[in-house]
Amino acid sequence: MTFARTTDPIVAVATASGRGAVGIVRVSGARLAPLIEALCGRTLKPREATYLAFRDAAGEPVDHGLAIHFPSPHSFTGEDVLELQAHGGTVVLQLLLARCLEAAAEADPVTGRPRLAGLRVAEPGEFSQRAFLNGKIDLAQAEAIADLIDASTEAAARSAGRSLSGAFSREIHTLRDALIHLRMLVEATLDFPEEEIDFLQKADAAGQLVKLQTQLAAVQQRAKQGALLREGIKVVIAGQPNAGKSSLLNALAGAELAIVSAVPGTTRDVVSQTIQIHGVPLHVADTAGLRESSDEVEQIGVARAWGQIESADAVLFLHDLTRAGLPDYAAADAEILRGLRQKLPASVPVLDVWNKQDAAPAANAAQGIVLSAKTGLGIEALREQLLAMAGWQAVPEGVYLARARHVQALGRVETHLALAASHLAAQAQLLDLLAEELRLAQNALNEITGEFGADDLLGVIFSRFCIGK
Ligand SMILES: Nc1nc2c(ncn2[C@@H]2O[C@H](COP(=O)(O)OP(=O)(O)OP(=O)(O)O)[C@@H](O)[C@H]2O)c(=O)[nH]1
Ligand SMILES: [Mg+2]
Repeated sequence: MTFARTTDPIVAVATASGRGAVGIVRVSGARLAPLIEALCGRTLKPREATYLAFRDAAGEPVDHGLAIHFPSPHSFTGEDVLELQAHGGTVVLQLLLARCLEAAAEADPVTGRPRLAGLRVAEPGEFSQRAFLNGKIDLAQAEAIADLIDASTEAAARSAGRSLSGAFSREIHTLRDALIHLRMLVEATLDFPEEEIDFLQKADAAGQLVKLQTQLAAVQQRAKQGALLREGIKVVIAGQPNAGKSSLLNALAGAELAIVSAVPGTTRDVVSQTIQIHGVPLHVADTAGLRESSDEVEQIGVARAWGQIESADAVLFLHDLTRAGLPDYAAADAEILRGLRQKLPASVPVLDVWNKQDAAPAANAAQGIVLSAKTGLGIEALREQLLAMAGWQAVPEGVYLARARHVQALGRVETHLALAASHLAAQAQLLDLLAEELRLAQNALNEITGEFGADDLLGVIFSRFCIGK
């Protein structure tokens, strides 16, 4: 979305392309009455569905359907909105869209000017952008619309719905209000240093700050879970040839996706599949077995495997229980582990997984998970472990579908609040630094909902301060 504020009237087919029982053409702009008159041949009662013919320039019906007029400001965009619900065929809807553009350009019989000057086809997301610019929804809600439409799991859809209805924004507002209150106290103390009463102590500023940090931590946790639901993590299966990596991918996905064979060095290309575990998307990649090879194609496969490993959020290091005791087996694994440690940041977990339990039931794994890709034993435990590695914790109140950008902004709020706390605990001369950290914390919060205007904050502070006095 671009944030240039344009007020041209816009029109678009609002429903998915393809065949459907119903399709919707939506127009948003100021003063749609002349256009409605031309298209519908009558005026429409606000927010009432009227069955009628949509007319072409000669007054002939293009299609019949429902027309609804949502006059400003009680519409999705906050502008006048006209919705035409026609039959859902690509051609019908394109005809109707073209008719809207044509009718907008026609001269109005009363004024002699175009009925709706400047009507154009909307850019992607432009209806939501207007809703945001006109204050109908905030930025987090606008993003939730896109996330709801894109949601690939029920859990993701449900949490996007929660964000869209403003649950996430309300929590951000609660934090913001508490922050404003604290800033008010600090600014008051700064402005009136000669005051006898120490506002900060009397109002328990330190206690308020601690409470704010606790509230923030709760919001952060729910937002992190939401970002996880939306974005998932990338899990790479790595290990020596023939360990059963492709078999494990197939077992996790429940489908024969990757070629399995007894020939070491079978997999060359990376085979990826997204699996859902309790609604969390995990993007799992099966890779070529890691070894020195003189085969040119296999070398490329191994290079690709390392490329995948470098971008992993978690690695499953697969071992073969049936070969664990063979000479050189441990050495080859140790060599791979050195490579993993070298390529991966310390924050990326590497989980040891021992495969082929069915063929070596007596063998003991030193550590990690023991399973059989063949029989399915241990796969469920692995799935649970993967979820834990992803950082998933079910939150009883439900999560909001947040984005990485929200999580990052909340992280900045946390940093500024921590600095504020250290200034508050220190000597009085650090008060302006304290005030500055609180201001920065609020800016970071405002980024989430898209509300800027730190300057009006002074107005808020001042008015509250006066009333409070
Ligand atoms: N008994 C038993 N055999 C298994 C198991 N998992 C895989 N295998 C066998 O091990 C052999 C190798 O399996 P793959 O899944 O192709 O192994 P890979 O690690 O992908 O091998 P490369 O692609 O060559 O690196 C095949 O013959 C599989 O049938 C298991 O759990 N138990
Ligand atoms: Mg393979």
